[in-house]
Amino acid sequence: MTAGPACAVKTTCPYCGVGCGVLATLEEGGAVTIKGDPDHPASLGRLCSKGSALGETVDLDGRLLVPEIGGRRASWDEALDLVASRFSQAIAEHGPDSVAFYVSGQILTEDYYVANKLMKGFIGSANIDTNSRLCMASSVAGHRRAFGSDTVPGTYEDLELADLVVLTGSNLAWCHPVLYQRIAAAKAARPEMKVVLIDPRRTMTADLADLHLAIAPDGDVSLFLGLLAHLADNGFVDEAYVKAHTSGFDQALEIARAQDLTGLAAQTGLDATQLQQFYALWAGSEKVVTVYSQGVNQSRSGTDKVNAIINCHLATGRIGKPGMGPFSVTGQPNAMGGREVGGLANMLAAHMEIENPVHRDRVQRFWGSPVIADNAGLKAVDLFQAVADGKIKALWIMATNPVDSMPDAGAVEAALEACPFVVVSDIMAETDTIRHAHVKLPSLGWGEKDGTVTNSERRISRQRAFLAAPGEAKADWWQMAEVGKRMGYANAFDFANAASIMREYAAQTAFENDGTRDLDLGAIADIDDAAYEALAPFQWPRPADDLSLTTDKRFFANGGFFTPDRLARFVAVAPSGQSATTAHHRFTLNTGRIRDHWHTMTRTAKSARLSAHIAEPFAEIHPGDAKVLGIGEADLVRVGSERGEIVVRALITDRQQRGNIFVPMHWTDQWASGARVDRLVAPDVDPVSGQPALKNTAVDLARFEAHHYGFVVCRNKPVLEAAAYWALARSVGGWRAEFALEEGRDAVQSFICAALGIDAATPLLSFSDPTNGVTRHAAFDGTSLIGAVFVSRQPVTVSRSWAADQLEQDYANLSSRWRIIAGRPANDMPDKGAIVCACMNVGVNDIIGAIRSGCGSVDAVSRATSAGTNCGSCKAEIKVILDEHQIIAAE
Ligand SMILES: Nc1nc2c(c(=O)[nH]1)N[C@H]1C(S)=C(S)[C@@H](COP(=O)(O)OP(=O)(O)OC[C@H]3O[C@@H](n4cnc5c(=O)[nH]c(N)nc54)[C@H](O)[C@@H]3O)O[C@H]1N2
Ligand SMILES: Nc1nc2c(c(=O)[nH]1)N[C@H]1C(S)=C(S)[C@@H](COP(=O)(O)OP(=O)(O)OC[C@H]3O[C@@H](n4cnc5c(=O)[nH]c(N)nc54)[C@H](O)[C@@H]3O)O[C@H]1N2
Ligand code: SF4
Ligand SMILES: [Mo]
Repeated sequence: MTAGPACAVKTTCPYCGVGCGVLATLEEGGAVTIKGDPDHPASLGRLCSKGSALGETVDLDGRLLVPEIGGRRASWDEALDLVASRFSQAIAEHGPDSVAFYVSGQILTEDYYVANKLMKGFIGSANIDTNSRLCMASSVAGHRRAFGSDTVPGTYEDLELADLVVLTGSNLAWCHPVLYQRIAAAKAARPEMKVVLIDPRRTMTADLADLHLAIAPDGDVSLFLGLLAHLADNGFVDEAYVKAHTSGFDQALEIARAQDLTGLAAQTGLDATQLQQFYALWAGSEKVVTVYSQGVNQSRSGTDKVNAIINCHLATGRIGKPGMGPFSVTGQPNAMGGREVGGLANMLAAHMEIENPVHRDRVQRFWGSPVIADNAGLKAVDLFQAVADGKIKALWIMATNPVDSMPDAGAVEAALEACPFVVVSDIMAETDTIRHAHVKLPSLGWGEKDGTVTNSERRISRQRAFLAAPGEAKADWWQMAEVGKRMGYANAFDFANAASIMREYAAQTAFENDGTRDLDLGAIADIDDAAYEALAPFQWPRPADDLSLTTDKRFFANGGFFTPDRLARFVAVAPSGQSATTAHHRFTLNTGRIRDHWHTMTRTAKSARLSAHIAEPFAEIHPGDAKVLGIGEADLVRVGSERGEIVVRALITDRQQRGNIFVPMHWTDQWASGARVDRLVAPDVDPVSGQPALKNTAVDLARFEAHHYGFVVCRNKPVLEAAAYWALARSVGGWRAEFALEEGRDAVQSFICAALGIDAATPLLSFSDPTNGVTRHAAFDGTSLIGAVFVSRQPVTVSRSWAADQLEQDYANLSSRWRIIAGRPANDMPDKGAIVCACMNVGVNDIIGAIRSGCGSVDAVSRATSAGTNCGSCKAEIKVILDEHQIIAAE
């Protein structure tokens, strides 16, 4: 596509499972403009900071653009022939279970459909698993145990209609920002609406909460068992619903009642008043939605947590009605689509079950396939163990980065290294995973690929291409289909386009369905290419006879579950021991996300704006623990488990509880010297779902003894490998990095040029103060800065946001250059401090200034500084700064 008259294309954000509508315009000159789509029902025109910055992440810098075999360029034919023959050979010699696919909730439904069809129907193994195992598996298992199907009963509108929204194990403000904003707007309009947050940390989401329960790690099962007993003891059970539509209530209640108050307090870490407050609020609010995410799913007791929550909703009949229900919010843009087509190793296709012979027969007849997998395949952790054990001879990884995101990531890396044949399909040329691939296949990325995704509320939306395919990159479905053809299944994989895959998949969902399965897309089974192109977002189910496009669909208000007797099941879950800590590893490591980065940062790290909010890996530590361990503000710390050690910055905060630390999952070996947190995490899984317990690992913590600390801003990518610690980020006009050195002064000198990306002959403007080990150097080129480096024996105090802005400043005036060396702005140039609002580039000092000059509300601060006026993702932080400065002023 060439840049013609600018015309907005309606598409969907490729990040989180909210699934916001995006209007993307390719401008003349090649820039991409991004706006929220006011017509999209999930987002109604809103976008968060990541969605708003999409235009900054679609450049071709670092992209994988041609297929490679063994590090050399290859043609597609050669690469696909090789993949097909190596897979066929392994199957011939060692059977179908000697090969595997590991795919992702970030591929489109059409891609996923083809991958699942190839593995389960034609190769005849169920060894296809996905990063959704790390993400949604406990929710899927909990839904299936209770409902007989993986059904999300409610809709986003329920979050606005509820009188009480409970958020457990969910940092909605940062991870599903547009849903958070929808709840915030509803609460502003109806202040009587209540929000409860259940999270060991006081996250930014607490800003919206009337009550924050700082639960002990994995205390959730006990908490919700206590709630079930409270509901029963106080007459809140909907006897009619329980009798007509459920089974197993008495056993579930018996086990819930067996837990005494002392046990409850010990397991949850909450006192009787807090528990009473929460239980009374939940019991007394007919319209209650319980939202849950990774604090629930990623746990040794993840599936039990899900069922403990669902039990309370079933007991009160608060499900599937406006403003009520359990609500699992999905992480990835197409976590739901993958579950629908059967992308998990223990599912079949179109919500049919692998262990059910009738379903297997039906799927095989529909596909006309030579075989059908008849046993669940290997789940992610077991799959990589099988790779390590040499049982998997050929592995294809698509759109996921397991060397960073799997638990025991060091072992995963070693397994890939040992695997005879690894194929990786990615959009980027350099990732921690693709470096172990024998064959690298370049995929189309967001804006280039075409297909559909399903969001958390079962809404299917189109992702549409508005950019030309770069280099030789090809769609993920095409790659899978071509290999299928080359393995001998030409007819079954002869898809002309994404629309033809959707037609086949929709027909499969309707095939011999007759209302027996929740998932039915019969209405679009005959959709033509033009109608597929124009397809507007809609929610499933949508059977062939259902033409209503707009009604919100909910499940189970009147029962009709998908179990054989159509009754929901109460699951009699028991509290389980939770602490993983030991005498040597006394801290609980919790992991998760930050506001402006996405997972392994292959896309968000391209944006200087998104990198400005938090530019370095960190560990949140309680001030009490920091004091005992002699860890000071901005020190570096070592976090170690039985499996390895990482070094990150200390962030001392009373938002953390004692004995716990939190480290983000995002930093990879591409962006930091040693911050891959999953190297520390044990591969322990939930016994029902196989989902790893990524939020509760025993670790120890100690101060990292650095001889020198440093900070650098520079035009060229700095060379930092010699530093004991480094963390790199993009900044406007170049790069910024933190580093620390363990050696003495000589090492500092020899390090400077590499860090600045210059040769030794380049003249430097320098300052040094030997008494405290401070040295600062700057190099200029004509009228602009090439780079500046600040080194000190103590953590460097220079203003990062100010320094990072200097690469774009004019330095024609020689005397102004000393300002760089002084490490601070001139008096007439305010230092805005750490960036809070990434969209409008507003720092904490700007916000404090506005508060001091009388702004007494978030809105007033926004008006004065423009912070929060674009996407609004930083409003929770503005509120926190406002509260901390406690200056009450009339607006
Ligand atoms: N900015 C951003 N947004 C994202 C993503 C991203 O990478 N960046 N990724 C997307 C994806 S794939 C996902 S899965 C979602 C995840 O979205 P969330 O689940 O909201 O995010 P996390 O930070 O993984 O974890 C949520 C919270 O669980 C808490 N927690 C830890 N242990 C427990 C516990 O035992 N009980 C309770 N109740 N809480 C606990 C943690 O302290 C953390 O604050 O985010 C999606 N959105
Ligand atoms: N400790 C800890 N670990 C975790 C978690 C946690 O909370 N704590 N969360 C877990 C969860 S919930 C998740 S979802 C995972 C996420 O972890 P990953 O899936 O490993 O992370 P991503 O960075 O999203 O990886 C996506 C990869 O696909 C590439 N890509 C992007 N678009 C395309 C495309 O269109 N096609 C192809 N072929 N490739 C593409 C990207 O460049 C990138 O390499 O991490 C899990 N790991
Ligand atoms: S909330 Fe943000 S990341 Fe999630 S879909 Fe919307 S714009 Fe994308
Ligand atoms: Mo996820």
